[in-house]
This record gives sequence, C-alpha cells and structure tokens, in this order.
Amino acid sequence: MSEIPIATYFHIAIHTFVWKHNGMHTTESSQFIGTASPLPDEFRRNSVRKIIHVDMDMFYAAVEILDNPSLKNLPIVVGGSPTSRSVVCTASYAARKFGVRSAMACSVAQRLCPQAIFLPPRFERYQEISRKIREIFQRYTDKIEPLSLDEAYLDVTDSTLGLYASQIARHIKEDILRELGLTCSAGVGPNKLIAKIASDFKKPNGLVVVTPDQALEFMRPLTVRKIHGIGPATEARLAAVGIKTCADILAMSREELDQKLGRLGGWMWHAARGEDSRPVETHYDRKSFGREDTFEKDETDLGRIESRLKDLSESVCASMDKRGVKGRTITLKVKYFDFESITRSRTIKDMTVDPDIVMATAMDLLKTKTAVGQRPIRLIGVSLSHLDQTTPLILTQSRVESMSSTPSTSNS
Ligand code: DCP
Ligand code: MG
Repeated sequence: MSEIPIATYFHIAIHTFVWKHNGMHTTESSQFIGTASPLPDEFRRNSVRKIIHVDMDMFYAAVEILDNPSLKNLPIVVGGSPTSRSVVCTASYAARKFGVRSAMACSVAQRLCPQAIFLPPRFERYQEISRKIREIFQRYTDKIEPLSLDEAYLDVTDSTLGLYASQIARHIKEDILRELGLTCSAGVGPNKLIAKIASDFKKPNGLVVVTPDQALEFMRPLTVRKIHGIGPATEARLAAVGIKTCADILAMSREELDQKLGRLGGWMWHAARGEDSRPVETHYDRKSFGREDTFEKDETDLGRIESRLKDLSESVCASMDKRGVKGRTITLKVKYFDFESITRSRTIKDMTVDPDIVMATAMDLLKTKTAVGQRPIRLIGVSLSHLDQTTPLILTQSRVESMSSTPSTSNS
C-alpha cells in the first residue's frame, strides 16, 4: 500500500471531481482542465495498481451516426433485418428507451419500437475506428488489453507521463471526442473488476474514479450481475443460496461461501470486497488460449468426455476468433482421479481457429496418448498455443465468465 493517502494518489475529489451521493461516485467538475503537474517520484513507488477501463458509448450505433449525422437522436438498431431471424448488435439510446437491447431478436426490437431504423453492421468500419481508438490509448500506455472492438483495460500504474490515472482517463476521453467525434465512458480503479464496473456507472460520457479505500463501499450495494462474468445462470445459482448483492456476500463467512458455492465462492468472496489480482495482459504476454473443466464426479465414459471436450474446443475457438487470433499447437490436459496431471500436444501444419480441427486433434491425442476411458479423470482441458502474433486485434482476458469452465492461460 501507499505511504501517502490513496485519495491524493489518484488525484480525485480535490481538483478533479465533485463527489456525489455517498462519496463513491464522482462526476467531473467544470474547473478541471487537465493541467498535468508532474508526479513526484514517491507517488509512483507504490504497489497499488491504477487501471482504467474505457468503453465506447453505443459503439456501432455511434459510428453510424458519425457517418450519417442525420441519424442523430433517432432510434437506430444495428443488426439484421427485422424480418430475418437475426439479433440486435446494438441500439442507439433513443431506441433503448423503448426497451430495445443487444442480443434481442430484431423482430422483437421492431415490435417494441416500430419507428426504429434498422441498419446492417459494417464491421470493417468499426474495426477501423477501433484501431484509431487504440492508437490514442498507446499515447498513454503500452499496457493495453482490448476486450472487444469498443473496450479495453489500460494499466497506467507505471506511467511516466506525470499524470494521475484520472487525468489520463480524462485526456483519453478528450482525444477520442476531439479526433474521432465519439464519446466513451471510463472507469478508474485499483483493478480490472472495479474499473470495469466504474466505467458503466455513469454511461454515457461518464468518468468515474474509485480509490482503493473506497473499493469496499463501492462494491457493497451492487447486485452480483454488475460483476463482469456473472451472467444469468450464475446469478440464478447465487440467488438460490440467498445472494443478490455484494452486501449479501459480505455478510457470509468464507467457509459458508466455499461450502455453498465451491470454487465460485472463493472468487466471489474477493470480488465482493473489490479485490481482483488479474493482470492487464497485452497480446504480447499471451502465449495460449485454453479452457478446462472439472467433472462433477470422476469420469470414465468416453461419450461424456468427448462431449465436454467438444464444448471446450468450441469455447476456446470462439474466444480466439473474436480476438482475431489463431494457433498451431493443440494441447490436451487431463487430470486423473488421483490428481496426476498430464498434457499431450500436437503441432499442426496450418494456423487454425476451427473447433472441428481442434476437437479432432484433441480427441486423437486423448485416444492414443492417454489412459482416458480406463482410468477415471477429474478434469479435462484444451488449449491452443503457437499463436499467430501478427494479427493486430489480439487481446487477452482472464475471464471469470464461467466458473464451471475455467479459462487456463499459460505463459510458459
Ligand atoms: N455487440 C454485439 N452483440 C452484442 C453486444 C455487443 O454485436 N450482444 C457489439 C455492438 C456494440 C459493441 O459490440 O456497439 C460494444 O458493445 P457494448 O456492450 O459496449 O455496447 P454499446 O457500446 O453498443 O453500448 P454501451 O454504451 O452500453 O457500451
Ligand atoms: Mg460500449
């Protein structure tokens, strides 16, 4: 921890922000015009991380409006035709007022908002803007972990620019608006978990800073769904044991959580306290993409094992595909009932992100190089390495999205 007050460290409240509500949530003050005074060296010598999460506002729709300003303030749905079976990629805020949301069937969106203008997505244009956004990030740090075309984590802990994290976030927002004509929301916090929630706190065009000493109070009232990675299935699982908010978790002992939720309990215990040690990983750090899964009971049935491996292969490939990454080496991991753990790898001729190829290779390794089927196994995993590092949009994410399907990352 810092030897100086953390609030000073983050340079909030006093010069930059007006506090709202109970002091966790900040809004910009009009007097702040980021005149960056250099940070004294002792301000940098501290183990507290400073993470910024930036997320563009209604990204695809905003780009459409940028390219055709007559669409401004109109209800826009970017997605397929309302008569097709396609889903909404995103909707402008004017359309969201009618209840239109991402991933909703376009036909439903049209029913909710008959006057909506449906536009087909133009991914190349979004990628082009995304690259420009990334160039702006690079002015401030090399430690960038993009999560998708419109959002990224930045680690500015070791920044030598002489700017506080909140000032960097402010500069990035200004650069993006001035140079690209788009708004975004930023969250600043001591880790990825908090920065991500903070960026969503005051959308659109928000800037929210959470200092380490505010982390616990920031998290306490939040519903578990606010935590990145907790989807409807996990939410239901938590509700079944009486957990709806972080406060519910804070009221439970570690043992109780472990007993009720297993592995998920341990992670939730930290998350509810605003603790998250996951590093911001640039694509250069990332050596592999993988997923592994533990069986409910030790397994020998080849059919069930094959089916699980298929899901894992699809999940790994989908995750890599989204990031424009391919790999050449397929590694199968098996943990036997007695905890003996083995890996078997094969390098194929061409880079791939095809789940059928990954699955077929992993299955062949399983049948020829392991005792699976005879010896019961606890866990199975698959990963791809020897990544294609030339792709510009490679990103990484130590995801917590599914606690029953744990991502495995290796940097060895
Ligand atoms: N997207 C998609 N399908 C989804 C979710 C998102 O194609 N199910 C695309 C369209 C979005 C972009 O990704 O514009 C970014 O996703 P966000 O979740 O950040 O949503 P928006 O940027 O559109 O809105 P917000 O202002 O809430 O961030
Ligand atoms: Mg967004």
